[in-house]
This record gives sequence, structure tokens and C-alpha cells, in this order.
Amino acid sequence: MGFEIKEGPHIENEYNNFTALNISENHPARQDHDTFYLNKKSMLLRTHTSPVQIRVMSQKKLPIKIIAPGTTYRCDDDSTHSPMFHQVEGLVVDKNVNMAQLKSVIKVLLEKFFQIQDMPVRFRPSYFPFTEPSAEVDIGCSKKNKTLEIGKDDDWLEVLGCGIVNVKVLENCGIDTNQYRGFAFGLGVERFAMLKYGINDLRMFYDNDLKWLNNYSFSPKGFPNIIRGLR
Ligand code: 2NM
Repeated sequence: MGFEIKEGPHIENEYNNFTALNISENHPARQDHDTFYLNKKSMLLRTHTSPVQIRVMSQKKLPIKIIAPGTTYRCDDDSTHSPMFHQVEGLVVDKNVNMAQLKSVIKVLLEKFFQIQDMPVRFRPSYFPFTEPSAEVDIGCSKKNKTLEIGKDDDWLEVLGCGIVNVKVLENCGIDTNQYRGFAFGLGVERFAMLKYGINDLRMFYDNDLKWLNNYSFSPKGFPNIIRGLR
């Protein structure tokens, strides 16, 4: 689709990680218990890859069509959260950007990733400070006999978030909002891998258990989209 891959520093400042993204001073995501702050209180481990988009938008070379993959950090640790995890975020800034283009990019992404044609996809209104309007995206599935099967059409599973970039965010980056709009989306790599390969505990990715690694082997084509033993 012509997206360029962009990376940025894992150690960020509060402005790029929160303020420029319209995340207010009192937002819960800023609290010490979600964010790893460094000793210098204004520096932190990035909690998402969005500061990469802030850096690119602030260079004001338009149009923009980028994918920002990378490591992210949050103070959270259980079977579905790891203190270090990975995101892929996409951003398009151009004239005449709209929600229909966003929907089509996401539908193609999901169909290619899960290798399912005519994947049922639903956009549900949601809220993020950095997008307006915002949506969460669900894919069709079935949840029967403690087994999750992707691509069916009797239930829904949330997989990513997206929206039209809030004009406040574009303005924070010095982009002319009389001419330009943006759309963006973000997904969790580990969550996507868990769904594709049927992995129930995300911590397994980091255990380096050779038996487990050999079992999953992560062959790019050998996946069932079926998860057994769902709780
Ligand atoms: C998401 C959901 C919705 C997003 C927005 C931006 C930026 F920088 F352009 F404003 N980057 N990523 C975004 C929007 C991320 O992740 C769930």
C-alpha cells in the first residue's frame, strides 16, 4: 500500500508521548503505575509508538503514509499484559483523508494477516484523546466449546483501535488543518500473534522455553486461527 516504516527512540519525553497527543495532565495513563518514568521526571519509556508519528508530523513533510512498529512499555504484568510489548501503528496525513479509506486499509490488513477472505469487520464508536471520531474494530468469530475461531460470524472480538486524527494533534505538530486531515490505527503485536497462533498466555513469548518455541515454531503459513482451552 506504500506505507514507509518509521522508528523512534524508546526513551521519550512527556510532550511527545502524552501532551502532543491531547492526553491531558490528569489522564490516568500518565500515572506512575501505568508509565515507567525515568529519574528525570519528564523522561519516560514510551507507552505506545504514537510519539514516532508526532516526530514525523512535526517535520511537516506532507503527505505522510507511515507504519511505526516497535517496543512499548507499561507497568502492567499478567497473562494478557507484559511490561514490555510491541505495537504497530499506522498514520496517513493528506488532503481529502476520510473514514472510508481507514476502513478499507484496516479490512485489507486483517484479511491478509489472518488469511481470511471476506472477514466480518465491525467499527464500533469509541474514545481516544488523539482521534475524533474514534472507533474500536471487532472481527467476526465464534466462541463455542471453549474454542475461539476467527472469521466466523456469530460473535465479535475486539482487535484494534483507530480514528481520524484529532485536529488538536495535527495543530500541535504545526500541520495546516484547513488543508490536511489524518487517519491512524494501532494494534498490539503480541495480541495479534496470540489470536493467530492460539496462544493463551502472552508471557510465554518471553520465557525462551525451547519446547514451547519448537511447538509453535512460528512458521509464517502454519496457523489455525483456532484457540483451544479458552477460559
Ligand atoms: C490507536 C488508536 C487510534 C494513533 C493516533 C496517532 C497519531 F499520532 F497520529 F495521533 N498515532 N496512533 C492511534 C489512533 C492509535 O491505537 C490503539
